[in-house]
Amino acid sequence: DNPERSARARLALEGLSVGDAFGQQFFFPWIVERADENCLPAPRWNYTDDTEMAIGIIQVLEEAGEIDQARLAKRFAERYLAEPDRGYGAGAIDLLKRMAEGIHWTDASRELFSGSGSFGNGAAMRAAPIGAWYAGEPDTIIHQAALSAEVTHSHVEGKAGAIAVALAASWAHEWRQAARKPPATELLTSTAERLPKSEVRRGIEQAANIPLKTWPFEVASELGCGHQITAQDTVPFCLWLAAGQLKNYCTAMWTTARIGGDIDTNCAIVGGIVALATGPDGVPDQWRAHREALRW
Ligand code: R7I
Ligand code: MG
Ligand code: MG
Repeated sequence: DNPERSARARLALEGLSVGDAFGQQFFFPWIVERADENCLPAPRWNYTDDTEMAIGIIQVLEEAGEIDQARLAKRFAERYLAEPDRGYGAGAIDLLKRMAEGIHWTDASRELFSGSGSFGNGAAMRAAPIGAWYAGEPDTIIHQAALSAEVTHSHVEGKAGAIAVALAASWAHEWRQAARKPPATELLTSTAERLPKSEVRRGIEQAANIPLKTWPFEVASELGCGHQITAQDTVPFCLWLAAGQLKNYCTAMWTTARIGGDIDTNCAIVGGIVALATGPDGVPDQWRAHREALRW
């Protein structure tokens, strides 16, 4: 059944990459202030590292049928070398350069940030396709998402962020399939209860107690919205936003962009999840056409 897995993962990638590229158009705060739903940013929307690494993940899943960490490290390193200017995080650049020089990924990843490993949001930003690939298999998702994170983000928070986004993506796919829809807050509660003890988990538990109709700016100031570009500061808010916007991809993207913070990544995370909830028709052709073509 790999063709079906692959189609789901590529739908997640479409939502993720269009979101990443759309979000990146609001890189400067004065553009965010002027964000207007009647005025789509002019093409072409270039995608960033979030999409680069998500493509690497899908390549490995399609080649190996699972997250083979050595292959993933190789893909990440070669994709970085081919296009180093996609806006990678500082730790990630350091790591990918070292991996490209032949240092084993296990050492390079663990040695980041004086030996703590990274808790950047970079493992979470690329994780939706994993949840889509293994949709409905939470134990496998937890395992495979952790493997995918470890290659670059060996800190427990970095891994928890990836697991959370992958679980939320799977939940969104199942929500779409369900004849009787479970309440949207279940995205948060069912994800949190499966996570390792972490700040990410605590943040999602906190998010589950915030009504989905709350003004998003208020929620962002409570949970963080990625200004630190860490998993803890990014994932709880993105999952809360996704839960509240399962039916409309465009509204989800505009709402996410207007908040500010790590906009490309927030839109990538929310977009990957919401596309699985709406199905392929949720991501408009015009938005897809505005995003630059994906380089595989
Ligand atoms: O996580 P990562 O790949 O960055 C992803 C972000 C996204 O917004 C992308 O769109 C791109 O813009 O970058 O890169 P890392 O450098 O591993 O982590 C991101 C940042 O988190 C780091 O540069 C640090 O500021 C912070 N950080 C840490 N700080 C202290 N101690 C991550 N881990 C640590 C840590 O252990
Ligand atoms: Mg980016
Ligand atoms: Mg970013």
